[in-house]
Amino acid sequence: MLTRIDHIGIACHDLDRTVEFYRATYGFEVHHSEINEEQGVREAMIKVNDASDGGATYLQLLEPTREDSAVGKWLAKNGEGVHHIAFGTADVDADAADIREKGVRVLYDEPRTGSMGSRITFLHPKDCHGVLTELVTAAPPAEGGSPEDH
Ligand code: CMX
Ligand code: CO
Repeated sequence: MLTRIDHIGIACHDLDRTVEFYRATYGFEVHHSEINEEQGVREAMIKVNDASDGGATYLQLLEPTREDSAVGKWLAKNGEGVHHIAFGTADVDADAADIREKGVRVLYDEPRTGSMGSRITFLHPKDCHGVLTELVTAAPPAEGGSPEDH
């Protein structure tokens, strides 16, 4: 079951300048940053709020690490802006299987690794009224720690 908006993915040319915009304009700080080579992105997660299912809602700022990546291609065509939305679920495998049965293309056979050790998959935007849609299951909390401690 999809229980929250996990994040909104925003494509940008310059991650540091975009992070600074969110800090200076809204007071948001970076919660986590990483490079995901498989996805071809350098990213910063900005936490907006905690959610009732124990997760949280973020903005995911994305700078491409190579021109032929999903974000690199999208930026070249569209310029900066909202690239995708991501719904949070406790069971990405089950939700992806249910959605695939409804005839929506799920892009990966098995979920891949996303931000902060999460498991992610994507639904094709052409099957979702033009919206690239991600499904996310957060990594389990570290032993003895909160979900943030990883
Ligand atoms: N939102 C809406 N439509 C999109 C889109 C997006 N983000 N990206 C591509 N499209 C549309 C294009 O406009 C194009 O439409 P037209 O045929 O009408 O022109 C069509 O989809 C095909 O686009 P393309 O530029 O030829 O790109 P590809 O088919 O090679 O790739 C997609 C599209 C969705 C399969 C690819 O972007 C993908 O695999 N995305 C999932 C992975 C990803 O986005 N990773 C980065 C984020 C990582 C993270 O969130 O952690
Ligand atoms: Co994302």
